[in-house]
Amino acid sequence: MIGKRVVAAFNDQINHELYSSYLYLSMAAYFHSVNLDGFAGWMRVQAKEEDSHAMKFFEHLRDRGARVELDQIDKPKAAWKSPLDAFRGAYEHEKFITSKINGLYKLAEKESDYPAKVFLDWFVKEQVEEEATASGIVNMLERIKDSGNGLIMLDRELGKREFKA
Ligand code: OFO
Repeated sequence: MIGKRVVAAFNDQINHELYSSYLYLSMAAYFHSVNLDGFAGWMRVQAKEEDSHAMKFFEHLRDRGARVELDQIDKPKAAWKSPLDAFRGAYEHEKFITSKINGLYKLAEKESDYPAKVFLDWFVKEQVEEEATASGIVNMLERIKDSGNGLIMLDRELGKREFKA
């Protein structure tokens, strides 16, 4: 039996994941507006991944007979000063999501909700990857600085990313 507090916290997490998707889609739109279509493609894949994260929580609640209740999604930021500024934003956002996942894990432990803990294990690992990827791109962009060539090369590289369900 899933407790009320876990249900409410998982419903909140659906909102955080959908907001993440919306934020990265907004970053994709920004990258298209500055003709960095590879960066935009990377962000579009990221937006789809976040959507699939929201659906994992949705399915978990459904599988356990709990009610999914969707809330309003906040308006994301629409403009950034540079690609570096956008990726720094993405990295900060992932750290925030990690804190949310850790909070859910603590709650599941407190409530002795073992199915929730096992479910959250995937997200704990995923956040290590998410932070490492975002911080890796921040590092590359810091090294590239104002080099147009460097940016074009990275744009090409990031544009190769594909969505894997
Ligand atoms: Fe970017 O992470 Fe979802 O959970």
